[in-house]
Amino acid sequence: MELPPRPKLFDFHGVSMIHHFTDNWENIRNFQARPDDILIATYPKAGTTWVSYILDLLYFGQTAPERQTSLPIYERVPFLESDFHIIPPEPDPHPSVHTGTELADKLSTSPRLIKTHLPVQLVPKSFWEQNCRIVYVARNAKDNAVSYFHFDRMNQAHPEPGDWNNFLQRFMDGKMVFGSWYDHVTGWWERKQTHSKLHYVFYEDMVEDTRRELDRLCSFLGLSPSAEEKERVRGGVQFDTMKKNSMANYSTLPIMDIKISPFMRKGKVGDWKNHFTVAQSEQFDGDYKKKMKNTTVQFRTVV
Ligand code: PPS
Repeated sequence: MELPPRPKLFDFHGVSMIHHFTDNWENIRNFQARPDDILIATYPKAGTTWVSYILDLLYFGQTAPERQTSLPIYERVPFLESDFHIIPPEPDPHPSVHTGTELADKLSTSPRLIKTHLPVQLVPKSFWEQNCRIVYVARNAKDNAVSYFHFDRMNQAHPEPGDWNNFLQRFMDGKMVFGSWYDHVTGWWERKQTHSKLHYVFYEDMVEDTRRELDRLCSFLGLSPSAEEKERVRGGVQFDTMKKNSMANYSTLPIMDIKISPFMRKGKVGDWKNHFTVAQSEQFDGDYKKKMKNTTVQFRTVV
C-alpha cells in the first residue's frame, strides 16, 4: 500500500494540529453525545489504549466475547476526531467512510466508549450538556515525550519527529499534534474541579497497582464486578498480554509500522532515563517548574 506523505502542523484555535483531526470539525463540534457515553480522554501516549481495553472488558468482556477475537480496539472505541478511513472503503458503488464521528454514531453498544485526545476546551459541548462520565489518563511529561517520539517515528500519519533533541524542544514548545502537554494535563485537571463526573487517572498509578486503579475505576463507573471477573480483566490488560493481542496492539493498521517501533513499546515508568541526557533532563526540569507553577497537579517520574 502506498503511504501518504507526512502531514504538517498548523495552528487550530491556539493548538498545534494536523488536518486529519480537524477536517471533520463541523461533525465533531456538533457531535451528539448520549448521557451514558463514556469519554476516554488523554494527551497522546498517556495510556489511552490500556484504559480503553479495561473499559471494554469491564462492559463487554462477558456479554460479547466475540469482540475479543474479531474487533480491533480502534473499532470498539472510536477515535472521535479522527478522519482516517481505518476500515478501507468497500469496493462497491456505495463505499463506506468511517470517520470517528461516523463510527461512534454507528456503535450499537451501550454505553458507547469514545476516545479523544482533544484538549478540554475543544471537546464537543454535548459531552458536558449530557453530563457524560469522562476518564482522563495523564502520564508524566518525560515518559510521555519519549513514548510520543517513538510513536511519531512509526506513525506515517504524524509529522516526522526529527532527532530526539529537536523533538524534545518541540515537546517543550507545545509544537506537537494536540498541542502542549502542559496545557492539556493542567486544563483537564482544572475541569475536574467543577465536573464531578471526571475521573483523573495517572499512568504511573496504574503501573504501580493495577488492581487498586481497577477498583477506583469501577467505583467511579458504578460497576461491581465479581473478584474473578476483575482478575480476568486485570490478566487481559497486562502489558505482555496486550502486546501479543492483535486486537489491541495496532498491528492491523497499515499506517503504523510496528517494525520501526511497536505500539506496545515498553509500558514502563522511567524509560525516560534511557533517552534524556543529564543536560536535557536539567533543562527540561527547569522549564517544567516554570510552566507548571500555577497548578496543583503532581506527577511521578519513577514508581
Ligand atoms: S495513543 O496512540 O495515544 O492512543 O497511545 P496510548 O495508548 O495513549 O499510549 C501508548 C503507551 O501506553 C503503553 N501501554 C501500556 N503500558 C502498560 N500496560 C499496558 N497494558 C499498556 N498498554 C499500552 C504503550 O506501551 C505506550 O507506551 P510506551 O512507553 O511507548 O511503551
